[in-house]
Formats: sequence, C-alpha cells, structure tokens
Amino acid sequence: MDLVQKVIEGQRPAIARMITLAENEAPEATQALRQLYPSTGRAYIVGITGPPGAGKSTLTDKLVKELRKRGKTVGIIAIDPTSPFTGGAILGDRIRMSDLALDDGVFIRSMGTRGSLGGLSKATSAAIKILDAAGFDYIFIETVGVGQSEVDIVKTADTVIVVSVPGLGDDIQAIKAGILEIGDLFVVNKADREGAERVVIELNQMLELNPNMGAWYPPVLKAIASQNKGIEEIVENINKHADFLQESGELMQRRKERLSNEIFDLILRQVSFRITSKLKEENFWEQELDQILAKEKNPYDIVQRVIKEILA
Ligand SMILES: Nc1nc2c(ncn2[C@@H]2O[C@H](COP(=O)(O)OP(=O)(O)OP(=O)(O)O)[C@@H](O)[C@H]2O)c(=O)[nH]1
Ligand SMILES: [Mg+2]
Repeated sequence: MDLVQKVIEGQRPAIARMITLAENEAPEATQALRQLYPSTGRAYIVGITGPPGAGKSTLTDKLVKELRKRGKTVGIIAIDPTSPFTGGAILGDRIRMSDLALDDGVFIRSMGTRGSLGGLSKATSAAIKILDAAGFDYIFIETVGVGQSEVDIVKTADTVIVVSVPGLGDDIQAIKAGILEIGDLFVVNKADREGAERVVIELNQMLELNPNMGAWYPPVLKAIASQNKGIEEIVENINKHADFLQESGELMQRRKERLSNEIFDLILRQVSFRITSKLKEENFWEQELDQILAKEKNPYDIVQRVIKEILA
C-alpha cells in the first residue's frame, strides 16, 4: 500500500491521512496498520496528565523545544475526550504550540471522541504506531487526568509525567486517586505561585507511603513552564527514567503489558461490535416484553437465553 510507504518515509500528509483513517475506524486502516507494524517500536513514549489548566500544553511545548535543541524529532498527540470533533481540541492546544506547528521535526495531532471512549483509545494507539513508524524519536501524549479512559490511555506511555499545581485548594486531593500510582515523574508547575513547595512536600509524603514502590523512586520537580524554567531538568529525568527502564528490563515488560492490553481491547471491541449488530438486527426479546411486564417471565432468564443463543 502506497500510503504506508509514505508514512514510513515520514511524509506529513500521509501521516495525517492514516491517523484520520484509524480515527474513523475505516476498513483500510487495519490493513495499513498491519503493514506498518514491523516499522514500529523505536519511539519513546511520554504521557503527560494532570488537572485541567495545570499547564500541560505549555509544558509539552517547552519540553518539545528542548528536545528539538538536542536534535530529536517529536510527535504530539493531544487528547480531548470532551470534544466530538478534533477541530475543537486543535484550537485550544495549538495556540500554545503554534510555532511548533511550523517545525518540520514536530507533528501535532489533536484527538477527540468520534464515537465511544473505546474508539478513542484504539485510535490513540493507532496514532502512536503511525508516528512511531514515521520515525519520530519521541511521542508525547497529553490528556486531562479526570476520566478513567484518559488515565488508561496515558498509562500506556513509557514515562508518565503527572503535573500538579499549587492553589487547587486541597492540593493533592485535587489529583485524582489512581493518578499518583501511574506517575514516573511529578512536576509541580506554576512554581511562581505561592504554595509550590508545600505541594512538593505533600507529593513526596504520599510517595513515601506507597507500599507498591518499585526500584524507581519518582522524582518530584518544580517548573514554571510559562517562563521555560525547570524544563532541562525534566528532560534529563525523562532520559534517566528511560535508561532505568532499559537497564532493568522493565521497558520490555511494560511494552509487553501494553501490547497484551491492546490485543485484549481490540478483541473486546470487535466482539462487542459484532454482538451489538446481531442484537440490533434480531429481535431476541421484543415479543416477550409484555410477558416480562406481566411478571410471567423475568429479564434475567431472557439474558441467559440470548447469551446462549449468541454464543452458539
Ligand atoms: N503562572 C503560571 N502560569 C502558567 C504556567 N504554565 C502555564 N501557565 C498558564 O496556565 C494556563 C493553562 O495552560 P495550559 O498549558 O493550556 O494548561 P493545560 O493543562 O494544557 O490545560 P488543558 O489542556 O485545558 O487542561 C495558560 O494561561 C498558561 O499560560 C506557569 O508555570 N505559571
Ligand atoms: Mg492542554
């Protein structure tokens, strides 16, 4: 397929087009991804998550510029599950990364939900593979850490950066439970504001209490993204974490886990799609509704019967 070849060569229109195909779950997308797959596995994936407005996009913008200075190329995926169109997300995120959009070594893509959240995570893994095969050294995924689906997406990264900020009231509580466990690196952004030091201390206290802490102790770093402060240190810690993962063998372990989850999701999605269409086209229980209402039958037996019929 011509398109796949162009993606591998890093041609931007082809990259954009293939991501759109995957996003729309077009039938050609699977075939293209199949052909692309052998060319994946080289990019390093960084996830950035945190509460709305924490400065994730500003931080991404600065981190990417620092990596560009070091000669690296970067693909960026900004996820906005609240947006039914990618267009909405592009505006908000692109404004803060507008000069990056002109850089040939950077590719920015925003993704929203077209259909279901499952579709979003499937499209995101596809987009990661496409940017990976296109040869980008790093891929950044930005998500707002509020919903489970976004947490699930970002936690597939090799390095997960959890961004927090002072002044959210009950600071640490504002970081959704479950997000603390997935952080490999914590950044307290907006350190120009009062209370940053307290957030650093609280985060370290939380981390010390974590009974599942492995050999990597997540550093807690301060930054002022809008003033480009603390950026080099974050990049260095990303690279340190990458080295740690590589040397400990955890990188392979993580990638295996990610692959396994992905296969699981793809199967579930296909099975659910097929069952949904079957349920919609055949009226398995329509005629029995009156009897169920009249208490002559019950919903639970119907469910059992239909499942048996479908699995048969
Ligand atoms: N004072 C201060 N403001 C900052 C800093 N970093 C970013 N901001 C500002 O915070 C606002 C939100 O920044 P974004 O980068 O859009 O934050 P975000 O987390 O990507 O936001 P969403 O994607 O909407 O959740 C912008 O007005 C930034 O200029 C910082 O270090 N200090
Ligand atoms: Mg943003």
